[in-house]
Amino acid sequence: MTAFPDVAKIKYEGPDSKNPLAFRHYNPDEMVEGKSMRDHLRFAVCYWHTFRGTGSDPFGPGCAVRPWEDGTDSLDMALKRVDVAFEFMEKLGVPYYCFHDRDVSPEGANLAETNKNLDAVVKKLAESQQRTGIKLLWGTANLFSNKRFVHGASTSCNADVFAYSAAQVKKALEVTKELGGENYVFWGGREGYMTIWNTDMKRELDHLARFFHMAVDYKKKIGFAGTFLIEPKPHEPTSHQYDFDCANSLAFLRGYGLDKEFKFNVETNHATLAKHTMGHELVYASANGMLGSIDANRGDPLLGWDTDQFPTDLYLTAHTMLVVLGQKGLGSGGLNFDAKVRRESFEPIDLFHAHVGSMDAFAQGLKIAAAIRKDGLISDVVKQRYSSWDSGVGASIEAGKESFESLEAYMLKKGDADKNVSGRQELIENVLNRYLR
Ligand code: XUL
Ligand code: CO
Repeated sequence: MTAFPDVAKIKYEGPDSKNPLAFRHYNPDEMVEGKSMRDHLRFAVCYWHTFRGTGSDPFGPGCAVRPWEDGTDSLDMALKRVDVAFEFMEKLGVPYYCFHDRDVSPEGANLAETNKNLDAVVKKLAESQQRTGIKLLWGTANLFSNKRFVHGASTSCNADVFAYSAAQVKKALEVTKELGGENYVFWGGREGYMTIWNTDMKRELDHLARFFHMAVDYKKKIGFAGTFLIEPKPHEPTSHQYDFDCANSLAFLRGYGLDKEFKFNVETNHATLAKHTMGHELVYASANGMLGSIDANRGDPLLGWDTDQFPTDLYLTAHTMLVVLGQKGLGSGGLNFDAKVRRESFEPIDLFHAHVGSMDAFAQGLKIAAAIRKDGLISDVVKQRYSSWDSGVGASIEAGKESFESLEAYMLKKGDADKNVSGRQELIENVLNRYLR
């Protein structure tokens, strides 16, 4: 059985190709800065949007045409769906995928049955990985869909829900390890609150930290070598999510002695929901040694919610890859398309158009970023802008040799600060356009 009979393996045909089911820029073996595109980009398909997305929204049920689905959430269907997923990923030529436990296998009547279902699907996932060479970028647990998580998981007011969540994450960690997962992600789900009037925030934050400490202890106990990643998001589903953005999450991790155990999985549409650009979040995380992986997508500037669209904007992909190149790669992380096709794009072929276009946009972004780095025009402007720090009083301040008193003496003698120089924003923006050919 084939789910995508009309699609052959997607090939690289070069920038002049007009074939919509070919790559114009993603050429996996092409070397950029001494590394293959495949290894720079480390693309992953996400199981939840691509294989479980139905196109439902708050105004209507799913309308996606998925001929392989039998309309049930049975274990049998879950097993058949694994074949569809691996056919799709093999044809696309992605090296990785990501999943939540509940994307791949259905919940049973109780925890034991749920775990048994998961084991059955994991067995098939392991065989499929073995057969195709496709690997698991990260696993995670869905601690937000089931009604037991109505008040959150580790921040729930119900201690039993904390216990259930611990058991569920324990299992998810075990299967992620079993499948050779290179990271494990914690996205907050419903860890946050809807009204401050019914919320004991201090207690909830303490519980969240205790949960993370337990996860770290168990990771070490079972010898899971992957990276733990926190995925910040400011709002949705709760009005105030605790892992608000990278700065807030780093402060939380430091406050509870957890910062050495985690990095961040930074998501574009989460950055913009926090009124940041993706560039801000990436640079903030990277500057603090915390950029671990990327959930690649984009929002809609006219809509205030998490639209999770496929990214095609070259300014976005080029800047993202500039940050990634700047820190010499994402390590065990990768670029996961946490993105869904629009409800209006309901045919199976739209899944291919979406991924092919975004993979190409990142491959082109990678080439643009490498070109920007190569001729150094933009970095020269930045370097020049900060040149007052390279010698004289600037270098002395950076070296920790100055104080308020010494700087007062310096400025009393000098009378006033040296003149400022222009920021050259328009020049930089014009230079940038030269690369986006
Ligand atoms: C939700 C979101 C999640 C995480 C994994 O906004 O991005 O799908 O990536 O739980
Ligand atoms: Co995400």
